[in-house]
Order: sequence, then C-alpha cells, then structure tokens
Amino acid sequence: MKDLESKINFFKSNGYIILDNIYGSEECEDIISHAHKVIGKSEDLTPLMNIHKSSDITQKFMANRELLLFINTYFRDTALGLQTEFFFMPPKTVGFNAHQDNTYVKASSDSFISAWCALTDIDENNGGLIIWPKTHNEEALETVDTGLSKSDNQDPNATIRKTLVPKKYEKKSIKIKKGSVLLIHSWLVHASNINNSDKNRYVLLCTYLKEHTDFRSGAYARRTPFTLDDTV
Ligand SMILES: O=C(O)CCC(=O)C(=O)O
Repeated sequence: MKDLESKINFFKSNGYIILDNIYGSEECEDIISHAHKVIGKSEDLTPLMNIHKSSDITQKFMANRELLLFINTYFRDTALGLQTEFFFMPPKTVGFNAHQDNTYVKASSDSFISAWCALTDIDENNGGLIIWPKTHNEEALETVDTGLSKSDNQDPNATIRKTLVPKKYEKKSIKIKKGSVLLIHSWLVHASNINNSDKNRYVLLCTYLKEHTDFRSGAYARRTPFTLDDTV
C-alpha cells in the first residue's frame, strides 16, 4: 500500500481513515446477494449479525490483503476477525446515535478496530456516517439512556443509548464510494444519518481484534475471534 506509514500516522492522530478502492463492484454485489439469500422473503431488514459464520465469501472479504496489511501493521501483530454486521438500511431507517464501539467490546485501546465497508456509494443523504475526529483520545466517554426503543430495521443498540460528545469536538460527515472502507478507531465517537434516499444503504461492518487480546463477547453480538484466510 502506498504511504502505509503516513496513513497509519493519520489514523492514530485522527481516529479514522478512508482506504479507497479496497473492493471491486462485484465483490460488493456478492456480499449483498448473500445477505438477501440469508433472509429470503422476510420483510424484517434488521442488520444481520455475524453473517461470516454462514458464509465463506464474507470471511474472504474480511481477509482482503490490503486491508489486513494496514490493520496488522497498526496492531504490530496478527489481526483476528471478531464480528461482522450486515446493514440493509432501507429508506427511512434511522441511523445510529453517537457511540464508541469499544464501549461494547472492551478491548485495550489499540487492539481493536472497525472497518465500515461501503457496498454502495454513501453520503449524508442516504445514511452516511458522522464522525467526531480525535475523540478517540478521550477513551471511554459517558453514555446515557435515550428512553427510546428499537427502531424498525435497525440494530437495537442504535437508539437505546448515546455517548455524550465533549463540545470542543466538531462533527464531520463521511462521503464514501462503493468498495472503499472507513477504518474507525476503537474509541472514535461516530453515528449515522437517517436514510433519506429511495434505495437501501448497504454496508458490511467488520471488526478485528489483535491476537491474544481480552474482549467482551456480548449477549447480542456473540463475538468469537477467528483466523483470517483469503484462500477460503
Ligand atoms: O452503519 C451504520 O449506520 C452505523 C454502524 C455503526 O456505527 C456500528 O455498528 O458501530
């Protein structure tokens, strides 16, 4: 990868980076078709947790060499796969409240990373991500109950709690092309917009854990580390 060290330095300083053109269009379409096959004719488009457990193509997708080169270099060790979540996000689905992924995973700070893989072009209008650059330096921030319940076609954790973002941080909306990946630091605060378009907003969220790191498995996510292999 060109300028790997400078990309890692940008990530460490800002808590995020976009890696462009990691996946081809066909790879994105294959993941989307697989997810639709899994749910069949169901009208419930709640995100699918751990789709990799029933799908070799998802495991192969996660083991993308360029992406793993970045993550292994950042970890300075071997990355394991930890969890996947496939988002259908049909029109009018509400986004996630502000949160930090490591609130749920509880791994040590530089030992866990999320790769938010865009399977379609995504911007502010169709459910794009919102990030608060540099908030990863705060580590764990306070969270509060919102009093809301699960929203249609959305993960229950999207709405029921939110992280309080200190006022000094400015939010930034992410515009990203199909096949590109937003890497999110374990403590970076992020949220997402409602999908105001008339099409589904497809994303595969893949999370990675440094080998031999403690983490919380979680009753809903049921995280189980696995070895990554792009030859499956
Ligand atoms: O894709 C989204 O709308 C948000 C997903 C997310 O932030 C997460 O699962 O941590």
